[in-house]
Amino acid sequence: MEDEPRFKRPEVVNDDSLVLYCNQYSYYCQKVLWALHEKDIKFTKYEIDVANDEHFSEWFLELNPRAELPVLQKGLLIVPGSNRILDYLEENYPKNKPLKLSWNENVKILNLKNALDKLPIGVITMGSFLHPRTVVAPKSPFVQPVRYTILERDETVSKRLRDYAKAFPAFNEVLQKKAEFHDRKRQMLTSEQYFLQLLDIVDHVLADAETELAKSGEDVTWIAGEDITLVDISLGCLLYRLYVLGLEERFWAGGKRPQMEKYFNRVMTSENFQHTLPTKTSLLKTIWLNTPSTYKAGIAAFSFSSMIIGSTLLKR
Ligand SMILES: N[C@@H](CCC(=O)N[C@@H](CS)C(=O)NCC(=O)O)C(=O)O
Repeated sequence: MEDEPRFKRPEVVNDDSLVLYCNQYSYYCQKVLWALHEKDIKFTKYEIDVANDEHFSEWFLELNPRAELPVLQKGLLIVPGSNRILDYLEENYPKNKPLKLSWNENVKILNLKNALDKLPIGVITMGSFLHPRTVVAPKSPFVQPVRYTILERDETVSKRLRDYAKAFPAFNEVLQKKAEFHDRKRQMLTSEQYFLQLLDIVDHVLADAETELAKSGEDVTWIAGEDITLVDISLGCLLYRLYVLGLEERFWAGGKRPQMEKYFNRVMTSENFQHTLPTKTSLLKTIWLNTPSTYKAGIAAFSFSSMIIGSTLLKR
């Protein structure tokens, strides 16, 4: 008898409702989640277990052979890739709040959107784990033991991809290519200089964003005016990612970019943005599941000894 696959295609109600396949820690998924909430579109969220390679499973590869998230499904229609999904939502939900920039928008804002969308967020994320010198106080879930586990898993991605390529011949070519791409990326990232150059590019993009924010004036809420647009979705999610990585001091905090500091607070207090964040329980679960057992033994020993010390002190 053949082995049961580890992951199975979820039972999706076979109607025209929207399903978003995503992961709660993905920057690209967060952009789509924010847009869906902002536009008040009903959808079902399906969490892909990236930590256990569900995006490399056969059912997911049938959905998106690139093995990337997010993917949107509406009946038989499948839309992969965050920007394609955002365009799809704008075109197909004309009655909901529009987020697209108008064609006659200021060219600086249009250029800013293009520059933001070109930044390789996954590479920046992994680079910050490999070269932590620039990082100050990363936030949950990217605490030290989790970063360690993610890095360790990343080291074996190309080997795993080559194994999956053998196991699923229909996706052999695409998975082999992905493995090669991953090897090249990893090779480049070993150089701290390469990572610092990437941070310089981010710095340039954020300098342009600060200039645009300064032009908007005090009472304008979003970067292109009173209404939120896709530039805010890209910029807001980027700032949030840099913040959780512990890079906010490098880029805007502590008076470095005062407009951006205010803007980031605005993003963080936006109700629709809040809906995109993982819950405290899932953050704790992620941290626990991704903490190597040696750390856990340390934590347990520490908690046990604090309990003993605590109870001894209380007896006095
Ligand atoms: N260009 C794609 C990039 C998506 C992307 O890189 N997604 C990450 C989210 S975690 C992913 O799927 N990474 C897994 C992989 O590439 O193996 C988009 O805009 O949606």
